Amino acid sequence: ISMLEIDRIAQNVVKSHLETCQYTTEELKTLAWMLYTQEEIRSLQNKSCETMWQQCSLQISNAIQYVVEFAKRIDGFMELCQNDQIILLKAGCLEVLLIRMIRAFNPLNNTVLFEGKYGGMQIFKSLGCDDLINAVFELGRNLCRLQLSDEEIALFTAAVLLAPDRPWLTESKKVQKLQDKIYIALQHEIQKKHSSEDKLSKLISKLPLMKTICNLHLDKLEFFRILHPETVMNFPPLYKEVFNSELQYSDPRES
Ligand code: 4D8
Repeated sequence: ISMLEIDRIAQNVVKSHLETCQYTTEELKTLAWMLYTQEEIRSLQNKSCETMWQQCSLQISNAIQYVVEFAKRIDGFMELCQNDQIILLKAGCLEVLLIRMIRAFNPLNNTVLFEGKYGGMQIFKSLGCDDLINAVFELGRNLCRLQLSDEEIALFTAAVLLAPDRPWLTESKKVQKLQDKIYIALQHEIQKKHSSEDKLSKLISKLPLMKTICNLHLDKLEFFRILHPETVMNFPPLYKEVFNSELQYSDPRES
């Protein structure tokens, strides 16, 4: 495998990320000043659990559409069989969102961008998922400490998406080959920036916390579905498709 090929892969993945990441770095810099007021925070906190879940599922579903577009633009992804494309997207898209979150996360005041303004974890209080939200913000703080560039975010999210160990993959060898090249490109990118030698291992060490968060989210959804089945029925179709507990072969790329 040549350095030329690794460079070509890096360029394709970074371009795909920049085209599908929702906000430019400049936009996020301007938005960083937009904080929820005390009053707005109180009104978010006073929303019913159902309303807040609905709002979050809408935001997540909107963000997932961009992740689907990101995946489609990665060289090699569309050459995988349709079955595997769906498995990879369903299994990896929340992890990708959690990594993408650091672009919209301000570690100085522990706030995240939500519906156009920055707010702390208290804005999610009415979800009734304090443990989940705590873990998400902890991950945000941890990942921000690594000061990832957009190039590193692009390659890391691509590697997370192209994980060959997802259950039920039919061509995991093909996925493995793609992921290997992306990790080489990521390691190369990290060296270019003269950043700490073990940045890649630090990144990889965050994967278990990300998996925990994904499982916690699924548990919360299942519990919420028991309490409010009619609310879940009205969640955005893409959100339902991606996080449906039954393994049914619907296609998130079509929603
Ligand atoms: O670019 O789309 O504007 C998180 C949601 C990010 C969940 C979104 C969220 C993002 C997960 C709202 C609730 C990550 C950006 C904004 C909305 C990803 C948590 C925070 C996107 C990056 C930051 C900024 C709660 C956007 C995990 C999930 C819990 C439930 C009970 C549904």
